Order: sequence, then structure tokens, then C-alpha cells
Amino acid sequence: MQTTSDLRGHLFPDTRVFTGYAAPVRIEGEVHDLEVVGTIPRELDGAYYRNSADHAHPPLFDNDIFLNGDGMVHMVRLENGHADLTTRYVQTTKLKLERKARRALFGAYRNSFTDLPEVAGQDNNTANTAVMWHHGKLYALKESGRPYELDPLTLATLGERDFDGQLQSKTFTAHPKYDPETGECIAFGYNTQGVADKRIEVYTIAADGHFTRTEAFEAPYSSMVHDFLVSRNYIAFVICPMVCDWERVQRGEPYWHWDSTKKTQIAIFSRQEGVKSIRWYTCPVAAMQTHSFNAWEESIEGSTVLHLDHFVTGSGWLSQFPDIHDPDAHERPPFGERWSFNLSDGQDWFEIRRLINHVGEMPVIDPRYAMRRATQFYFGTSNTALGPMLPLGPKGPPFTCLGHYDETRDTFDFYYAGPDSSPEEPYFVPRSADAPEGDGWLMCMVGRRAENRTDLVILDAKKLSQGPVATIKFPCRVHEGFHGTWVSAKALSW
Ligand code: V55
Ligand code: FE
Repeated sequence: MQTTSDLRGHLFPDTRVFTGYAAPVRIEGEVHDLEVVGTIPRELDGAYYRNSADHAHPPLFDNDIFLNGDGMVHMVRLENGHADLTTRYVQTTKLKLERKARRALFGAYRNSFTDLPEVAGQDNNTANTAVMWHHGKLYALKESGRPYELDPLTLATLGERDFDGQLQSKTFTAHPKYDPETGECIAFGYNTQGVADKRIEVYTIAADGHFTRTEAFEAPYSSMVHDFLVSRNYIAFVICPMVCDWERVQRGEPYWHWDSTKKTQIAIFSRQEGVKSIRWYTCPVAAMQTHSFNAWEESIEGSTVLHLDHFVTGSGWLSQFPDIHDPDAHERPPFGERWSFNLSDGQDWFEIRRLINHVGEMPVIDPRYAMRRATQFYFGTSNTALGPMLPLGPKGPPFTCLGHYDETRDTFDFYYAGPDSSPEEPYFVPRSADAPEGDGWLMCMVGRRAENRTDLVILDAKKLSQGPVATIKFPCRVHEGFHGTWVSAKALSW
């Protein structure tokens, strides 16, 4: 098979995914004692980890998408007002094979039929989407494969994991949920055989790493199940028409396509009773959940109402995956929505209302308030009242701001990162274990696009518009990433 990389030579393609601020970085290393403007709060003793997709090799196909980059984890260790940076690739099977060959061997995103014959049957997992800290271990996650365990102090890869045989699925979500009361992790795998199957496995992992519950159910069709929602007593999956058709995949077409003839369907079941209590709801409009804030229950006049707070778009993710019925369809931006289900009335009906009337994504809450009512919402956004939009990147327009919605006062506050600056997903760290909700810091990587550099900023989460209390300056760029987490030095025994 002649690939576009054979024609190109050993160069990254001249596309939006591989040039400018999105160009692969590929540098692994450490920077000791970074420059700091302002003061890093002394309470922040620990490490911020986050994952990114940073192509290590020019792709086989020029039209490769950014989601197909190799997992590169960034760690910023904060200690006593100082900060150190470590960047390290996840040593996946894919990366090891390709390093040995000094070229790409795997082809299009999740499509093994486009791989070169010498890697037939080998795992294409890039481990590039999120990091998970649970039962004292750090993992790099990608929804198309199993977790890779990392050494939390060095980011060295310890190996692919099935949690000592407890994980049946060949896949594991990049969006596990952590129960702040029980210490459990609720997680799932979809496309569990590594192909376009409809099976979804749901796991409860105890604080010590033991799987205390494994259950499975079938979705109405095989679709991208990127995120889900968990409340104190319920689990909800939003199945969206981002569909995988194995015959198309076998023909070398993209793994996903948007099929507007299918309906968005929501599965809700009790954590206690499990999947035998599943109920399905049909969404009255075309909708795709991008990422979730939180789920929570409310008792209203004797009925149990389950609220799903999440970002939702009315189109597919058309910048990455085609609409098979309408090639000219335009991607629509996501807004924050609250979907409310009366679980007591037996009806296939739910209420949709706008929670956040700003285009946004990368939702975050105070993690101590997960699974119950949270009232403080943080997200990436582009508020044109504060600064101009930035040139399109591979994911669309970069954020220029972080937003904070305080539902108790119904007010918004914004951090504008400055000209040519793009904040990424924030992470909330409470000031102390018993501080009130929202009393703490938001930390966030910020692209300094004109300088080809990255900063980590720390903001007072109640005063975003006042700007950072500390700006930690990297001497270089790290690749734009996806999802991160904070782990205290105590938990790390650092
Ligand atoms: C997403 C990210 C992925 C992926 C599928 O943000 C969906 C959504 C970074 O990889 O493979
Ligand atoms: Fe995600």
C-alpha cells in the first residue's frame, strides 16, 4: 500500500493539525524550577498532570486528525512556591513499534484496516486523552484501549493494565467518575471487543482498586460514548448518533460518522439495582453530549428528578468526522444544558434548558461536589466582549477565556487570558478539605501563541476576572492537551 507519507518523505503534513501552534512538540524532559510571576499558594503541594496528543512520527495519511496523536503526559510539580515541569510520552505498544521502525506503521484513527501489514493484530492505543488517579496509581487513558500505568513521580510507563484481570473490556473510558463520599471510581468501556459492538460494560472500582461490580448492557447502535454521568444513586449514558459502521471501517473510511437519521437516546439506571433497572429516553432534538459537568438528584413534590448538567451541540463533531447524509453540514457550537428527568412519572419525556448561555466546552466543577448538587461551574469559552477570536486550530476556534457560572447568584465571571493566548481545560483544587464549594483555585495551561510557549496559570476560582495569582512560565511550548487532574503530595507520598 502506498501511503501519503511515502509520497511526502519524512515530514509532517502541511495541515492545521501539524503546523503552527499545533505542530508536534515531541520533546521529553524536565525543567527544574520554572519562572513564576506572582506567588504560587503554599497550600498547593502536589502535582498537576494532564494528557495530550503529540504525534511522534509523521502520520501515514496526510489527513490524519489530532485525536490520533501519541499520548504525551505533562506534569507540573508544585512545592513550597516552586514549580518543576516533566514531559513524557506514554510508551504504548504503538509508540514502541513505530520508534523501532522510525516511522508511522499505524494508519487512520482507530482503523486497523489502514495499518501497515507488519503491525497487523497489534494494539493501536495511543493513551492520549486523560489521566486517572485512583487506588494510589496513575494511569493514562484513551477510550479505544486499556489504561497504561505511569510512575507518578517520573511519568515512566509501567505497562498496559487490566487491573489484575478485573477489566474484561478491551477498552476503558477516558472519563471515569470519582465518588467523593465512598472513594469509588465508576467507569465503563464501550466497543468492548475493540470493534463496533454495542456492548457497554460498567464498573464500580472500590477505593482499594477492587472491582466490586461489573455489569453490561447494549446500546441501540454502536456510537462514540466519550463521557457519561453519575449521581449519588444513578448512572446515565447519552448515546449520540456519532456512529461506527464496521463495513465502512473495513473500507478504510473514518471510524465515526454522524448519522442524523438516528436518535439520541439516554439510558438511566440505578447504581444500587444496576442495569436491570435501565430505562431508555429519546431526545426530541438532534443532540451530542460533548462533556459532562455533573449529575444530581432533586426531590420535587414527592418525585425524584435526575438532572444532567453537560455541554451539548446540535450537530456532530463535523470538523473531525463526516456527516454521511449532508457533506455540507456545519458543526454547531456546544452550550451548557440541564436535562431533567422525572424518574417517578414513567414517561419518555424530559426537560431541556440552557444552563450556560455561552459557547463553551471542557466543563469542570469542584470535585468534592460531584454526584450531588454543584452550583459552581467552570469551562473554557471565547467571550468576544473581552477579546477577539483566535485563528482556527485543529479543534476549531481556541478558547480565549475561562468562564465561571455561580448558579446561587446567577452570575458569570471570566478570565481573559490576553492577546494571542488560549486557556485550556481548567482544574479546580479546593483551598482546604473543608473549604466551602468553589473556595479554591483553578489551574489551567495557557497557550502563549505569539511566543510559541505555554504557561500554567493559577487563579482564585472566585475572582477569575482579577487574573492569575501565579503564572508559571515554561521556557517552551507543550502540546495542547485534553484532560488533567491534581494529586496532593500526601497522596503521592512525595
Ligand atoms: C475525544 C477525544 C479523543 C477521542 C475521542 O474529546 C473523543 C473527545 C483525545 O482523543 O479519541
Ligand atoms: Fe474528553
